Amino acid sequence: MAIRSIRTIGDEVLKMECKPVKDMTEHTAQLIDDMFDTMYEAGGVGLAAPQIGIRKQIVVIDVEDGNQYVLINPVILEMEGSQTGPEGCLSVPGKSGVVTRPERVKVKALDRDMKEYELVGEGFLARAICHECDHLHGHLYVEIVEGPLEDVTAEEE
Ligand code: GNR
Ligand code: NI
Repeated sequence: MAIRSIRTIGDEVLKMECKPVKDMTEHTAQLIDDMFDTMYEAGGVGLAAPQIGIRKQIVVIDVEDGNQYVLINPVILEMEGSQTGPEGCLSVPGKSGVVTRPERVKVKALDRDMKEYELVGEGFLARAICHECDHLHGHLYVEIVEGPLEDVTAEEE
């Protein structure tokens, strides 16, 4: 178990396009484990590799629906509906803002065994998938926030 340090807004790596993963190695498997450890330690519901300084298309998500999603090279195939609500990011500490996202997304990705699968997310899971996929292409929610970025207190973070 290893906690990696989380890069914050202003760090150039958060603006970069990430590279597709070609094959699973011990190194990449360790990276995925560390991403979960780092996400849980920080109290997040998702984490993208660039947030710990790694320019690879890897995302982990745990929105407490009983699953630990690993999305490697994710591609959003379908988007449907819309939802508007608050969003935060571990790379924008202490802030929150309102963002409109699709209500439902269908994504294809590789799992940690490099097996392709499809995942349909609705509601908060759809929001998390979109937020994490944006990270892989160098985007932060602050670019699409509606209205002000608000301060959140430490207890809420
Ligand atoms: O922990 C997180 N919470 C969150 C809340 C609303 C929408 C998206 C997120 S993802 C965020 C963790 C993070 O920064 N992932 O990249
Ligand atoms: Ni984020």
